[in-house]
Amino acid sequence: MKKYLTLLLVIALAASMLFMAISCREVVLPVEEENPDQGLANLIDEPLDNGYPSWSPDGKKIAFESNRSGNWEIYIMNADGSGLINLTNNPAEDFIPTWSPDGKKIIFNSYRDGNGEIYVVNTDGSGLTNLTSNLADDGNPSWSPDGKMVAFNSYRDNITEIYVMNADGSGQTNLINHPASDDSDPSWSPDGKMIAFESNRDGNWEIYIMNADATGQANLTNNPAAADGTTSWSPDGKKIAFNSYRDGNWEIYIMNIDGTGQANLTDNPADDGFPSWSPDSKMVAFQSFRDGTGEIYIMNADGSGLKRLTGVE
Ligand SMILES: [Ca+2]
Ligand SMILES: [Ca+2]
Ligand SMILES: [Ca+2]
Ligand SMILES: [Ca+2]
Repeated sequence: MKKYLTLLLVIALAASMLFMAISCREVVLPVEEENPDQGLANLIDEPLDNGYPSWSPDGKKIAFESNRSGNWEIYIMNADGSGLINLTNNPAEDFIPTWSPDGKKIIFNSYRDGNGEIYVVNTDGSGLTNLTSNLADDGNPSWSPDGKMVAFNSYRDNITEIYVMNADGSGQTNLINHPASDDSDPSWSPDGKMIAFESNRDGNWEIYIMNADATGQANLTNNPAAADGTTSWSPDGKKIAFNSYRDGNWEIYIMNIDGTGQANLTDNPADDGFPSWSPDSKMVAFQSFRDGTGEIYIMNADGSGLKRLTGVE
């Protein structure tokens, strides 16, 4: 009987942890089965999950999110999977890390203040700063290539909109002002002139592109049958990697910046997501559940040369 009760307790605990983990993600955007920002969230009850890799500008390190300690933290490892460091060490949820263009800082999402905020921290753990300090959920930060600005999405207008701010958190401005739809997950082009993002303005999630002043907004994926999202611009400026559900599970696709040449890089029945380019644009780091738990993998930009980095230590 005691064993049975213990099992029940474990199940109840796991269920509440799953609920907390999912609600943590779901407040960023409304709940949808195929919401690109949550595409993999239905699987985050996995006992050990590593996701959202971000390659350092010198190519030597990869930052990522992991719940291996029992809550979400930002970790840094060498690009071969060795030398793991927990950067955040906070009982609240910390996730979605992105390396600054100068390699000195990591920007990330945190719920340590009770709502989604964008924090920045030096890669040695010092200088932790809340940039958004807003009671609504703020998330998905992306640095401008000169490191002077950060694009992000915020729910402060009761719908998800793309904002920009100076890198010190000042000058927060609603960039798109498109209250009829959710617009999120901005990714700055390497020349700083354009921003890719995801939007459900046409009734399903698509990748859009626009000038950095929000003019010239255009749908790149044009795939009404399934969700597309989670943009990552290649450092050479030529390609955009993204997630797509068009094959019935999450895959990593690549396309030219005019939307042509859309190709499936992962082609695996498990969920694959959150692509991040190596600085030489030759490789892509990503998350996959193909081995059961969420793990970080790298592959060549044509899908070949797959290598698993986490969960092998
Ligand atoms: Ca944490
Ligand atoms: Ca906030
Ligand atoms: Ca679509
Ligand atoms: Ca897949």
